Amino acid sequence: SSHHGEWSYDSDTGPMYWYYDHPQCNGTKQSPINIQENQAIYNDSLTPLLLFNYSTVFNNSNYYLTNNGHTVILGMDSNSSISVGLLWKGKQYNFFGLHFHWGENDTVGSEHLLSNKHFPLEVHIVHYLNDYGNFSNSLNYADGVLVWGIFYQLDNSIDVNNNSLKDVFNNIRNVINAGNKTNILPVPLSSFVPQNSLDSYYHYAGSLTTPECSESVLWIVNQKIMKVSSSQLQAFRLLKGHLHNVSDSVEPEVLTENDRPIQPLNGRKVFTSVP
Ligand code: B30
Ligand code: ZN
Repeated sequence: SSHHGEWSYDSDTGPMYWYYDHPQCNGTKQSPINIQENQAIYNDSLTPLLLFNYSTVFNNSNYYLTNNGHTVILGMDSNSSISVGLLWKGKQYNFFGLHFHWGENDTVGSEHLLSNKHFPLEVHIVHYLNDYGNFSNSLNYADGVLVWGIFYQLDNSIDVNNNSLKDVFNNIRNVINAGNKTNILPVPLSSFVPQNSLDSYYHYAGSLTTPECSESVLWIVNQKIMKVSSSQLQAFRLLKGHLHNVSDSVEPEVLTENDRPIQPLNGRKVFTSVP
């Protein structure tokens, strides 16, 4: 939005420089991080996620994809009073939006790393604490936002014709330019998450991975991994980002990657729900 300075994933507006305009990006609790699996501490307070309406298809709501110049967001305008989200540690987090992070080739793309390993795609399901009323107010609190991160690994054997995500991935090509928006078929949020994922995750306290980099995010990083084909991945790399100056002319930048590099832990602990 207009209060942001230009920022991007390369050159002089890339992640190294975000803190010039967005000082929180230089904070001590930044995301993403490398999750070292053998250093994660078991914590029995990490009870299973309780989802509400993740499996519901709201046939009367508007589901859409939009390219905001930094990622593709899946959103829904729910005209019902029924909310979608999850309960965690007794607190209600409402669904805000879902988006994707990818890389220039299949060996990179995820923002978090698992024991130094990259995945080609990471989906972020963004929620805010119901008590704080809305997403932007939640950014003022250390426990205001909960992002559930899901890694996707390459698997060209997945049956893309019999996959509830087919329509979502097919519609990526309809939001090539920043600002584009297209409606999609209603899809339950559960389609983005592997089966039996509710009780096995990592958790740590961090930030938004893009400016303003607010340190208001409780991260849940899923241990089970989803699948994506190489042609589905390829569609993301054709997207265009914001306009930028290329030697005198102004051109849309190709969004070949949108993965912030890993950030220092600075003594933070990473917890696991699995003993
Ligand atoms: S992520 O999951 O950490 N990648 C946002 C949500 C999730 C992630 C990153 C960013 C997000 O919604 N950012 C926008 C926050 N804005 C709202 C706005 O419309 O424009 C608030 C802000 O300042 O921080 Cu400007
Ligand atoms: Zn994200």
